[in-house]
Amino acid sequence: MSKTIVIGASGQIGSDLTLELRNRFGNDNVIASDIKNAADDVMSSGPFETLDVMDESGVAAVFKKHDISKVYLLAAMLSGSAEKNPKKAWDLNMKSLLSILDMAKEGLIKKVFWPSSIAVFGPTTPKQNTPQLTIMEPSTVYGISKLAGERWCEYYFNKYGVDVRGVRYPGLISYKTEAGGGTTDYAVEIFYEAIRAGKYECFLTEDTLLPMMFMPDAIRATIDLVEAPAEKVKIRSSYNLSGISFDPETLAAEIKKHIPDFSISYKPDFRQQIAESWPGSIDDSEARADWGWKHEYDLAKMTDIMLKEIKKKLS
Ligand code: AKB
Repeated sequence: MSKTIVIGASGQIGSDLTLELRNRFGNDNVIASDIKNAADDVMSSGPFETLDVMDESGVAAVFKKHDISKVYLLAAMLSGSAEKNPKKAWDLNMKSLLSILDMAKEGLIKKVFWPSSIAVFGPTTPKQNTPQLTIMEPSTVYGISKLAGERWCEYYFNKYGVDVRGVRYPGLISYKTEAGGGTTDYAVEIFYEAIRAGKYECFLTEDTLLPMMFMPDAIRATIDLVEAPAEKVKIRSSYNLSGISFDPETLAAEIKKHIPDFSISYKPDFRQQIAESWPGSIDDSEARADWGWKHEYDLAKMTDIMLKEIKKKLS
């Protein structure tokens, strides 16, 4: 069986993705890697390599050691952190992608998954039901790096036949590993604070509508796309992907159904401007038509599971 590596296995997506890949393909066939240790269940369920994605020869050595064929490259700096450190974010987000694409071009690995984001869109993009092909003028360094990355992916596919696939993730919501450095992170923090303190101060305004998705849907989309027959993958830059769209006020109202005393207040910070430059909802009809994508979780179902699981975790 061909081996897979998840680079960035300690992160929000990486931890859930590693466990699901191990579940499907066998623990020993999925190598987790990150610059820092991952969650206990990731560390204990299969092989782990400490790896700095910027260390090209170190990465190549790990690929050779484990005879890796599929790479999920998740190491990245997200929108909020990237605005504080633009050059570092550009370096990390771009150099890591280009070095992995080169290794695929040289035949060291066979398949690459690289995540893009709704951050590729900008203030001039149509806000509702944003199409796959549209105006893209991102105003954040994170968005600029994701848009450039998309172009590189398509280029490597067209020019060198590299089998690279990607999706434009919306804000992702999960209970296993907390998000870090993103603009959509409020939608995870709010659950922890609702349980811990019964209240939450949100860094976005109440009516900031953003596209979001529950992690199990995002993981299924990711693996389905990577496992889809090549002829079904018609877009090699990155697919639009949509789950649920809501604003902080709507999410707070849903949480209140479970915790009636929960209260929310609003103190927008620099991330408000980032959020306002992004779409409110996404048209993902290409993903649905090409490889059969369909989301499962709505706001009510997700909220119920988030509260139950975080309560268990904190108790
Ligand atoms: C962020 O908020 O930066 C990320 C994203 C939408 O890509 N969650």
